[in-house]
Order: sequence, then structure tokens, then C-alpha cells
Amino acid sequence: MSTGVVDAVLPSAELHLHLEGTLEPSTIFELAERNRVRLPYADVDELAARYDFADLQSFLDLYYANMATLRTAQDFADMTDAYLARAAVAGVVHAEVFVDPQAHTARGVALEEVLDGVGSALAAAPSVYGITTGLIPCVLRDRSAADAMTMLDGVLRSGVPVLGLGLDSAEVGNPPSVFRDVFDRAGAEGLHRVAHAGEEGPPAYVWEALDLLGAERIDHGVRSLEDDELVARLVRQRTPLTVCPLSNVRLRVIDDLADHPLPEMIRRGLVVTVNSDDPAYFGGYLDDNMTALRAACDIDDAAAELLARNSVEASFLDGDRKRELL
Ligand code: ES4
Ligand code: ZN
Repeated sequence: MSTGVVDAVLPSAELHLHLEGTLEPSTIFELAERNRVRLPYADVDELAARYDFADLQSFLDLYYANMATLRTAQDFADMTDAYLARAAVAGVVHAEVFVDPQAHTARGVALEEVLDGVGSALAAAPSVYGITTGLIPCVLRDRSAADAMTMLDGVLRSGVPVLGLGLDSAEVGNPPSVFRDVFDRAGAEGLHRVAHAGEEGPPAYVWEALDLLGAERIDHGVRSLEDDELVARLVRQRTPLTVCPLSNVRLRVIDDLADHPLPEMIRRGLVVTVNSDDPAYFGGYLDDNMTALRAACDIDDAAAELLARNSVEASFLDGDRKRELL
């Protein structure tokens, strides 16, 4: 339980954040006006009323629909800058952020608009906000492996600095194994590899992400707890799990925040971190996630400090910068 004292903001790394999931309802309307895009909602309230999700897919439908408002490099830069400004307030000192290039190229936005816009805002972050950054484009797992390879190819050709490759979108029925060649290529190009697994999907998908994709971190991974052998492996290898408490509740992966398995994950020795996933859709940023978690679950000051330290350890920063932040 929280002590009632205002929770201290601890310097943390944010490792599971979809940039497109930071578009606030008001920003969606501003971008729609700027780009003359017609939205199927009359106003911000009507849009906000749709944020009652039954599962991952019902969220993804709205998340992809709202992306129609993003057209130019300036839009992508503004979205990224707004996230960084808010993350700085949340105590984020390092952010490794996701972007979904295929969701934009599929609707006719050039890859360069996406990467140049996001990349320019990320490059400015150390001087503007004191935040170091890395970019992790994600493969949309509900599209083909060939489509994913085309995306990776374009990203590598773009010259925009990229930290790694991720895997996201609708999980069940779209196992990691489909994307083995794409992740092999990413590894050969020196990219880090991460994957969403064990959010709605079974522990078998976490095994596949580790064994077939070479995933160094698992995004979500909460369903790993159903498999003792998998937990033992993750603990032994110190493979981090980027957990998103408010997301899990809003997407009904977990019934109630008070029942969130994060305290159990810590007790079992897993390297867990707290992250905000799609903060504009799920009720808040990194600080909001920590505050809500501490109000609902048994996270004392020592556990909160451990979570912050884990986030730095789990990052892809080099050893020197990690030691600086630890
Ligand atoms: C996502 Cl919460 C979540 N899960 C899988 N894919 C995603 N893309 C954006 N948010
Ligand atoms: Zn996610």
C-alpha cells in the first residue's frame, strides 16, 4: 500500500511506449483540423467515450483509426516531442520508444515522413529534456512476414538511427515464429530485438520470442507466470519483462489493478519494469502507472526503487551510462 506520502518520482527508463499511443484526444482533433482529415466523432468527448475496451483488438481498432490524422514529418515530430515533454515530468531520463511504420505506409504515408519526424524529435531530446532516447520500429504481427521484411529494409536504408526491432499488434493467432527470418536479419544488422509476448497470448509465444526471434526483452509477458519452467528461464537469464499495469487493466488482461501479478513477479525474481504502453488510451503516463500501482498493490519504497533500477538495467544503454544512472 502507498504510505499516503506523495510518491517520489524516481529517475527511470521507459522501455515500452508506443508513440502513436501518446496521441491525446485533443491532439487527434488538432491534427485532424491541420490535415483536413474527417473524424467519425463530433468532438473530444464523443471520442473519449470510446475508450472503454473489451480486449486488445477493440483498442487496436481505435488506435489504428486515429492514426489517419498523422500525415507529415512535422506531425510525427510534434507527437514525439509532446511525449518527451510529458515523460520528463514523469521522471523518465531514458526512453526506448516504439513506432509502427507499417501502419503509416499502408495508408500512403512515406516511411521517410515517419522516421524523419520521429527521429528529429528524439535526436533533440537530450538537449531539450535531458532524456536520452532510442527508436524501436515494430513489426505488425497481423500482417505478413514479407511486409515486415519490406519495412525493415526501408528502415535500414533510411539512415535514421534505430536501436532495435520489436513485434506488436494482435497477438493471438500470430505467433512469433512467423517472423523468424525478419528478426534474424535484424540481428545480423546489429539491431537489438524485443517482442510483445504473453500479453493475451500463451506462454508458448514467450518461448518462441526467446528461442526463435532472439528477443532480449519481453514486452508484457505477464502470462509467463502460468509456466514455471519459463519463469525459471527468465529469472536465470535475467530477461527483463516490460510490464504495463494500467494497460493490462484497460485491455482486461487483468480484472483489477489490486490483483495485478507484478508484486508476485518481483517475488519470483523476475526482472520487471513498469511502463505506460499507450498512455493516452490507458489512463496515464509512467508516473500515473506507478502511483496507481502503489495505491492498489503492495509496492513499498524498496520495491519502487528496485523497479526504477531494473528499468535502467533492462535498457540498451551502454555500461557507462547505466552506471551513471544507477
Ligand atoms: C499495443 Cl497494448 C499493445 N499490444 C500489442 N500491440 C500494441 N500496439 C500498440 N499497443
Ligand atoms: Zn505495447
